[in-house]
Amino acid sequence: MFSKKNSMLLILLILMPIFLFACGNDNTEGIEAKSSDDSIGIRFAHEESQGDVQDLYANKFKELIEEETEGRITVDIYTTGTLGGNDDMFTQLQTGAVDMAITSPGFTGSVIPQTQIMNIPFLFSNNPEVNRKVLDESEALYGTLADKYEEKGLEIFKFWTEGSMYWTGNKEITEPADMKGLKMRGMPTSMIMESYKLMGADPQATDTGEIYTMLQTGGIDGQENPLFFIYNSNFHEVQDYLMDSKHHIYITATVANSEWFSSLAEEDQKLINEIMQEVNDWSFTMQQEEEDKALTEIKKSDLEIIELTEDQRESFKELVAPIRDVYIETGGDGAEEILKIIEQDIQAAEEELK
Ligand code: 6CS
Repeated sequence: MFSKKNSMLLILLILMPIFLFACGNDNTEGIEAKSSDDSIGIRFAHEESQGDVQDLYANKFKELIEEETEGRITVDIYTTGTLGGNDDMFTQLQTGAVDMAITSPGFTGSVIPQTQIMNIPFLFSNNPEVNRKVLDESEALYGTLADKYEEKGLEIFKFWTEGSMYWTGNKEITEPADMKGLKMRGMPTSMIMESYKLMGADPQATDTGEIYTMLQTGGIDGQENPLFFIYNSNFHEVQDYLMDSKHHIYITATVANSEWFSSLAEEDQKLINEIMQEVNDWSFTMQQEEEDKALTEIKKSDLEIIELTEDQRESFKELVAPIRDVYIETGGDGAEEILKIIEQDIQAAEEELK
């Protein structure tokens, strides 16, 4: 049928586009490698609304990188809901429809079970400086846990905190008996649901956008969140009590699609990492200021503020202690190691900063 010459021509025609594609894509699969002169538009998504802590963080990054590169690199920010739900945002980050995002372990736990470490109550310190140091430096986070993100196609920049978690309720919650059967809303991940079961509550994984209405209509009795989020979401309008429970801190992570990130010129990768560190350092103070502002405003509302005593906190801590083993069993490979190292790092930082 085909002459030898025609067959060779056919093979060449089939192989040519593959060869050209491979040359043009250097070390990445589907994204063209960029040079440090190229203009870059970063699509940056997060899980909160305009003016919330994640939004301030994303805007600071935008401001600094656009200024530093005189507009060669620009950032478009997508707030929650603009790209669908939080699960959709995570999928878009993995598929490369979004380049960078702030994504919390409260939403990523089912895809990267090891991140559930961030959802263990009473694990972190009451000293914000200790938490800052551990979140900024721990080898458990930037070694083993970062590898787990990498396996899912994600590059981790920083883990950081949005502040202490508080409970709100339609009744006081100061001792375990108060928590019994209470419909407590937490972010939709197994470690949080299990923790509230251990505390005796009836945990609810209500969508973020429905918390206000559910609190108003009695579909849920209480919820946990940092102060800025409680105030900005107007939960003080539909709850009677605010418990300074300090049972946890809200932790989140700034990440990028790995393929996109490695397609950037090395200088740009370095620049993004440096600016991200600067934003992260700034976020620690910004987050505390947002917490103080929210507290000042909440004090003007009808919400009654109750500070739990050390003994009261201890009684919840004892109840929820078995969650450590749940994490080791369900947190996937490396979970036990991550937990061990992070506990050691917290202890070491407590010693150093006391
Ligand atoms: O509770 C939640 O669902 C939300 N809380 C915070 C502080 N950020 C994002 C998340 O959607």
